Amino acid sequence: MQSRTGACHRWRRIGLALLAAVLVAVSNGSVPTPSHYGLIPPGAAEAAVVSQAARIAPTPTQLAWQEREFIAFAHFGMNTFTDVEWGTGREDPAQFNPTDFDAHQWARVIRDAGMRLLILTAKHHDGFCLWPTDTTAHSVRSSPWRDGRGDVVGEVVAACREAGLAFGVYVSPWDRHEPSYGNSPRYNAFFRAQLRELLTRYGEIAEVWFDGACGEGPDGRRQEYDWPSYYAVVRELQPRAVIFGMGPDVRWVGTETGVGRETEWSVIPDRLDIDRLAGAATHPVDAAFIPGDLTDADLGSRARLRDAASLLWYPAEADVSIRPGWFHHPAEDSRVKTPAELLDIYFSSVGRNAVLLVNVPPDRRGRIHDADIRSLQELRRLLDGTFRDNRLAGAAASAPAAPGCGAGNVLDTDPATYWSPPEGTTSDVLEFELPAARTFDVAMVREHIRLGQRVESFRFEWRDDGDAWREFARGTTVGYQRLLRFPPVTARAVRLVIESSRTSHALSAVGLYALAK
Ligand code: FUL
Repeated sequence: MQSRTGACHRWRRIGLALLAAVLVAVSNGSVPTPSHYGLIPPGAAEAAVVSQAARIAPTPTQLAWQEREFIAFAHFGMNTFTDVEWGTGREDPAQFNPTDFDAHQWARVIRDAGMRLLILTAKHHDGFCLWPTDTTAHSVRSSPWRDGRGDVVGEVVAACREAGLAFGVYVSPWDRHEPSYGNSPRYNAFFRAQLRELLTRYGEIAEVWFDGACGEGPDGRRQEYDWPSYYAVVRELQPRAVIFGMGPDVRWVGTETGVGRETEWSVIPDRLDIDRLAGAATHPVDAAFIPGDLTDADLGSRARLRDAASLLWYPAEADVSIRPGWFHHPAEDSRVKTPAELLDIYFSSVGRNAVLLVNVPPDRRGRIHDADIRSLQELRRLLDGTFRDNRLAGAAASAPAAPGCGAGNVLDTDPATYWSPPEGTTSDVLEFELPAARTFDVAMVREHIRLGQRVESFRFEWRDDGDAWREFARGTTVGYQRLLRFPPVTARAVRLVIESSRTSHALSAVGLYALAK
């Protein structure tokens, strides 16, 4: 529902109905496409392309994924016991034998850290399966753990459900054990069968993580992955899961440092093969998607859009391990990232329009080590202490360009309400009169991305009674969330200047905070 009074755009709750209605026309102008992608008519003027890009929006599944903000990886498997990062596939299943396995401990640690989803390495490149698969004997079924009757995936899923965490699977297409690997059709069928087991036996799966690593099979032939057929299994069995990495829903940010780009667009050009798009009846994006890593510094600026043929909502996930390696190695117990390092990573990912995926690898006992727990607990304390108290609470918000409208929507705690200036306005000022002078050194801005990502540059300014405005922070893109840190400022009045936007921006939240000590 939205209300609009004269020139005053005071948006309220926007249901998914509106999302569905925000459609973009395909090049022949007749068939509307879902709003999370679009085709650009050949010869379209730059302004038209920019305006179209501003209206590409996430699917409900992508939105739910983005709202999780901070999620966890658990690299656990054969490598935990052999003390390597990449197994060869020739390991003896007898080596997998955790001494004190406790998935409930993992789930509690992850939940208490404020992470909302746990992705488990159900199969890493060595091919050893953490669930009792019927596709190969190379699994927990052949290990002494729980007398061959154990199921790591099952226990982790149950613990996640109890802790209120969503669950996801990492399942490596590269398989250094499986003899059919390299015989492309046979291995593709084998891999789909593994997916089918994982996606039918364990209830709801929120994310399927596809790494692109690819090698040669035992006979030296290179495996050709049949990605669209893998996507089809996911869509059939888990329609609410996002497919990460080599899939079309969530993009790898491009580093394994947990750091996103200063300018991070979620609308990315040219990931679709237009010929395949036209021929696909269902899931056209899956059929047309061009898998591949995107590591350029600039993925979505106006310069990148200029000659684009297609647009896709394709947001970034930033992965990083809490330790130097992805798997637990006892020698790295003293090299766990500090809370301050994790906080920097948080600001550079969750604070830059990405979801942060932190790997917390359980050890040979099958438990998370105390060193990792201590860092995560302290990170949580810092985040809670920082974001508990919005220094803009109680401020009077106004937008001089459209007085009396809904500028205050950015201060309520309802993500469904937002402030948007009159249609077509690409710059704007929001002023905040604080009830008293307050001190802060962190700023937060969020766009209502259900409508798309629009802001290209903004700055914050402060002043004392009647003084000139002085800048204290600036940024480029916002997207789901932008966080900025700066030297402490004490002020009674603050303003947010949207310097440039692809079309009228829609801001859902603005906050000022003081970093917890
Ligand atoms: C990579 C893998 O090769 C690493 O071992 C790790 O699993 C990482 C998250 O993805 O590509």
